[in-house]
Amino acid sequence: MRIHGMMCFRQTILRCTFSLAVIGAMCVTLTSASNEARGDAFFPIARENVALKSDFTLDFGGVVTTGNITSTDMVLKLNPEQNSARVIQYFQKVEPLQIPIGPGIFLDTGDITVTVMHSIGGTFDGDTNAYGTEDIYAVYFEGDLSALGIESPFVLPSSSDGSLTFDAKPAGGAAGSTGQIDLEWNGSSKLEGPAGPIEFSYVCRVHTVFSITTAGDIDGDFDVDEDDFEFMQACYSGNLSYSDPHCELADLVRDKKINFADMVVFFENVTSGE
Ligand SMILES: [Ca+2]
Ligand SMILES: [Ca+2]
Repeated sequence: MRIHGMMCFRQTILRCTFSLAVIGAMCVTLTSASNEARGDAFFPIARENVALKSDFTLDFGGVVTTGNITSTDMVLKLNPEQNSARVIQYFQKVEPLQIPIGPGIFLDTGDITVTVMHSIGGTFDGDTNAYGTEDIYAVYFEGDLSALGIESPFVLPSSSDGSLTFDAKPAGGAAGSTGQIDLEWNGSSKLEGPAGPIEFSYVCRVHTVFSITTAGDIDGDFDVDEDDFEFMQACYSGNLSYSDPHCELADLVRDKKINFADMVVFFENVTSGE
């Protein structure tokens, strides 16, 4: 499958190279426009910082339960020109929590998966590299929590606050930047327990390391190759707007569609070799 994928990838490069020769002038126009568009926003691709402890805590009016976060994969869209921030992608694994349902009685959640269903967005300060967003999180429990009326996904509206620390130059969103993002999101909600509503608050403290790579490096591993191309293909929408919010990563010229113009930028950035 991989060999077949690579052959298709190379054939597509050849076709695109030919197309580029035919429509060279058009490509130049598209490229300069795309570079301007990308200059406004940057996309840190973040993963769990294993050197620091990240955790998810539920507080039932003083009865506190905490689970370790074992992995985080997150992509942000930060725009210092517009002072805007948004979560593009969020996928997190948390170890089981014990939810108190009576004196000394706990319900095991099983393994927990957290994603962002919808990021309403918020602000980014390009001077301090701090951001804040409002997001709707979806929480999936492996365990049976029907005794609490919980079905997966359980929806948690939350406020996030985070900050970026750049390792070194180049900073400020330039390709090649790396650093850390430390964030916290929190909120409050209630469950329908056997003896009535159970109010609780939640806090998720997350430490990640991030990289900012070139346009087309969708998975953030510092190359632009067939893995990234598969994502571009899956998001291809022609003249229609894409519906999956994750596809914003493939929208390299930022026009809400994934089409030829994005492929042109992609193939300009393809990394040679494996
Ligand atoms: Ca890549
Ligand atoms: Ca596009």
